[in-house]
Amino acid sequence: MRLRRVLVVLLAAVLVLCGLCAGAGVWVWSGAVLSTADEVDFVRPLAVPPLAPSRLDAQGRRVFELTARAGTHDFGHGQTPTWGYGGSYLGPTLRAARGEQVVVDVANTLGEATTLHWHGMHLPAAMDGGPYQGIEPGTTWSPTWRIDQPAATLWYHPHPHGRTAQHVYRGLAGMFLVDDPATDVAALPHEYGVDDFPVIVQDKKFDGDGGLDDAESFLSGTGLLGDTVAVNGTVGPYLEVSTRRVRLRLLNASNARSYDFGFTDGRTFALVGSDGGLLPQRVDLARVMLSPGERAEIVVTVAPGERAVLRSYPQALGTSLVDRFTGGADTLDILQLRVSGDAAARPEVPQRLVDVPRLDPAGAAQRRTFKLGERSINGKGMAATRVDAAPVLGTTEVWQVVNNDGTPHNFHVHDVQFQVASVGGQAPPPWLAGWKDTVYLPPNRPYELVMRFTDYADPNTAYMFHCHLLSHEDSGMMGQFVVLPPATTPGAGSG
Ligand SMILES: [Cu+2]
Repeated sequence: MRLRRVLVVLLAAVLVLCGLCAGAGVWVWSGAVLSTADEVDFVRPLAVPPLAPSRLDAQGRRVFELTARAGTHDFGHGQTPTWGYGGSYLGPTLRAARGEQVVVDVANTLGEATTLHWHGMHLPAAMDGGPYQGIEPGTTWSPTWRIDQPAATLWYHPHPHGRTAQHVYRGLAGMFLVDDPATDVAALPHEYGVDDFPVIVQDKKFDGDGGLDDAESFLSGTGLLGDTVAVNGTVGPYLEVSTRRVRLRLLNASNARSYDFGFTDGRTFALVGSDGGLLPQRVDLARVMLSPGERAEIVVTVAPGERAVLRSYPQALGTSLVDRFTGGADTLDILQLRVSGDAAARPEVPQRLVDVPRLDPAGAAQRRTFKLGERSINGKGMAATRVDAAPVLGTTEVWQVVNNDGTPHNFHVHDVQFQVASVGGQAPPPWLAGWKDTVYLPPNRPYELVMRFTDYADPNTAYMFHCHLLSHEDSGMMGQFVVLPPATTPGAGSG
């Protein structure tokens, strides 16, 4: 009898435990999906980063000044401690034309070392602002280079190894627009702050004191996923639009979250540019997906007097069931466009935009394979003492990259803009027909990237390639390459 009573009590305890576990499971499962659809009050005017002032020095170089500093910023949670360039959050938009020699005096008034990387820029490795160009507190770093690439929406952000996620999350980022008379298309809206706007999208989380919460999602390994979207630092933003066509330069400057942007009424827009410049032709889409670091230039047609809402929709990150733990199942309201009743006409976006010369994979001097997984590339974590690839100046290479993990990753290469030659063995979709420097990698689908190494050889200074989910990069999912001068025997690196 006594044994039986003990068994009954044990059984009851097991049942209660199972119930608790199931409840917790349901709670975790359903709590993993976030939706702010129709819940964002668009009551704050969108901040538009000012164009950075510049001067020409005695040598005719265009000189900018950026000062990294601490401050506080209003995200609707009181005064949140943040970092910024010049101001307290983000930085001004730098703008320069192809052919110009630029100098940027980057002063660091923070309490720790930082760096400043020019994401998407073709420039010498010593000017790249990667982990080796540290800027100690109280010092100024003054990289200089000649702008020589097509018109594009680039950006800048710190790259100190192991600290990139923190520095970007606190607010260190800004846009760098390149103009190029040969590739600017006059028919596209191009008046900054009038019909042409930067849209820097970031997700944030706040602790009980209104500070930025940097705790990472413990379920997915994706990294930091916030529940609040800030655009150019503005939470709940609306943009007054005074023209019937508007160009939005979308930049995903989030640490880990990918977005699938579209309008709530399902309208299509013209995708006109990707990371490294304009596309050969406009691509009419209802959605455009950006993983961290990627950019898209879109032209949206709007009607006088209307309001249109840009939203991020659930997306197929390719990680199947766990998409819900990677932010892939989330719906987030991003930005409201408020169009004035007397909005001015703007020309139709032309079908053909610019010539994008195709790089021929068959002409590659070298093929390399990079497998991403387990916070490493080809099984190796980032090591300052190891060079993973050494392309020769003036040659073309094909890099086959593949995500061998169950979690989302992407792939960013410094110095060059590449072209996607194939996706899973197939021709790439039209929205990947232009220049890219960062590409999303759904699990187990190989991407072939073609790139050409020109202008800058430096066997002693490395460029980086890495996953741009910032905590992955910080924890070692990064490698380095040097560009060798011609007549050097290739062979270094992992091939
Ligand atoms: Cu990654």
